[in-house]
Amino acid sequence: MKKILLALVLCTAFSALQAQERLTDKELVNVIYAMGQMYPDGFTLDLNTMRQPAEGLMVSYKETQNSFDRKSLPAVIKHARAHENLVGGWYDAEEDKYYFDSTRAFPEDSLAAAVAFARENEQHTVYVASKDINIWTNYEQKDLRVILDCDMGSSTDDLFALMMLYRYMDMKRCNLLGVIVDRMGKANADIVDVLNNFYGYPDIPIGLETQGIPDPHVFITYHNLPYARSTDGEPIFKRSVGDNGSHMESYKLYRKLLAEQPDKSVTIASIGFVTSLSRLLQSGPDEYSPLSGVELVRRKVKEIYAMGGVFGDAVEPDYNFKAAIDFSLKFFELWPKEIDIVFSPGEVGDPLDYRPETVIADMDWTDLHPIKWTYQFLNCDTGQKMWDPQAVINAVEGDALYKLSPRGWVTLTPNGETIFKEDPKGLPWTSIR
Ligand SMILES: [Ca+2]
Repeated sequence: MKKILLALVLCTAFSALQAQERLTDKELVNVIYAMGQMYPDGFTLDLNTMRQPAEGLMVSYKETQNSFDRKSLPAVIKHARAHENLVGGWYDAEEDKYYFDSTRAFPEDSLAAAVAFARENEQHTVYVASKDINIWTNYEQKDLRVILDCDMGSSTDDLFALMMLYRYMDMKRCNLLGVIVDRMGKANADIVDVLNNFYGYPDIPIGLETQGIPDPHVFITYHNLPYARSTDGEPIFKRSVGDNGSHMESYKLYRKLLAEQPDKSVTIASIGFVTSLSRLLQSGPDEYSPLSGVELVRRKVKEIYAMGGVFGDAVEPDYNFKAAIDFSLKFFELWPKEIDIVFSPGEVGDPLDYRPETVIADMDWTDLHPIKWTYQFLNCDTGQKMWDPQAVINAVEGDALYKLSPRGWVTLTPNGETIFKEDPKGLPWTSIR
């Protein structure tokens, strides 16, 4: 009986809409209450169109947060009419209570604004309409200072790792000090420039390796992404550094950024070759710091999370370390032993197969997106897995999210194999919980 009544109420609402009539507030109360019953997991209703918006980041206003029943709905509607004409609701089965709110919508690429508004309005969630998911907002915000060191321009997991860092920045869970591109070629640094601009952080400095490995294998050739043009010849993506501009030498940027930070405050997430890290460690005093590279790292770096290593039963070379073996051996030799390296070996990311068709579907909320562009125009089905984001997530979220191995020492062989030996005084490596 209830279902039929509900259908009737909604039916009346939609025929009123088709006749261009505005529902009375009393009719609206019936509709919204009925929707609360029909969509107990949550709904958002646009009072202008009488439809649920297909996209948007939805946050409730604090003023209407104690609206639990039919009687409270007129005040919610009044507030919504005066603001964005959006009403949201859900049913809390445990408490047997409805929650109705006047809601504000943000564009789906405005997570920072949505999260800030949610926290101001004491809301614990942001609802993502296109994905039908909630993002928690009552986490601890912190000043975690991160430098990302990536080999942008080959596998696409570097793109996702960087994207995650912007999102963590939006949520004020970290501060991305700079991005090091350890793979040579200006185009690879220009890709980071595109992403910086796309995600609203055009001033994050970029360092580019100029004396790394000459011609490493490229799995997916998305280096043309920064220069993509529309049919009328206009650049598609915004950049801060133009075609004739240049990026800072990467080990120099490392030295500059580290020198500017408080002692023991910097977390490095290394998801590519250790070319630039190795050159940093071999560097001497300069205009940024009187310290040697090793001393600068010892003074300023708190820890490093590194995507790399193969620690299973089979002894086989690690791709990142082997591809730049001379740099890698130097890195292992010079890295200060008292600063933790948390390895995120291939085994951790191996099960994370983010299929190209799923990536494109997940980005259906926008036509123009650098990662979507890459997946639309290039073959990204190369067997790559989401290895790199693991090291970044571990760096920002902390070790509690993962299961760490006992501490030990890792030795790198000239063939690129990583040999782990347990020792309570050594370094940990990550395995997934
Ligand atoms: Ca990488």
